[in-house]
Amino acid sequence: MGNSFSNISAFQSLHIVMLGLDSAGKTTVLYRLKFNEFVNTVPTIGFNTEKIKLSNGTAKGISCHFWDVGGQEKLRPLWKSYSRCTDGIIYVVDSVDADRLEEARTELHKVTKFTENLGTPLLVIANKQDLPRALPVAELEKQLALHELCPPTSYHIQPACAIIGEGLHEGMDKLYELIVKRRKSLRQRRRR
Ligand code: G3D
Ligand code: MG
Repeated sequence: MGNSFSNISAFQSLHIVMLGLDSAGKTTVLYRLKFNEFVNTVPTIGFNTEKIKLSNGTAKGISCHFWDVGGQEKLRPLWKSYSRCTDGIIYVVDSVDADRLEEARTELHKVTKFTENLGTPLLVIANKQDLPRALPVAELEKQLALHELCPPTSYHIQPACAIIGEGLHEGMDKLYELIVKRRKSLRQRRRR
């Protein structure tokens, strides 16, 4: 690839962890990216993992190893070990579930504060935007207090509908961009 994203070779695999409260749509996102079609899900007990070669946008051809970790309260202690030293974190939010936004915010801020995750690029997927009562991204960004995330976390919030796949490739492109930027700045810091 001869563009500005050429630092990550097509042979490398990015390690991405997908987190979020139960029923936010994580597993639907995973299988939508993998098979490019809707797959009916059952609640995840433990985790799902898939190697996926991205097929669209600027990140086309990049291989990603995704870990989709169950979001039920009893499974959340696992998040720490699954998110350790990943290239990127995807946090899926149900844009309609206003009652659990505070819980989603608390869990997200907890994850970005783990020492091993400091500075790991974050993609927040504002999922279920097809539903009539979905909150707009600006409101979700505010309620999740994304601007207060542990610096230097770089993030992007992406409106999406995992059922039809809308917004997912745009979101992955942004996450990929943030990962490349971070790698560049870490490399420059090491050279100094
Ligand atoms: P999880 O892995 O985060 O726990 P799932 O969530 O992927 O299992 O999805 C939970 C439910 O949300 C599923 O419905 C799924 O079809 C639905 N869902 C996922 N993404 C979207 C979306 O973008 N829009 C809408 N309307 N629904 C979505 P069920 O009925 O199986 O519980
Ligand atoms: Mg699941």
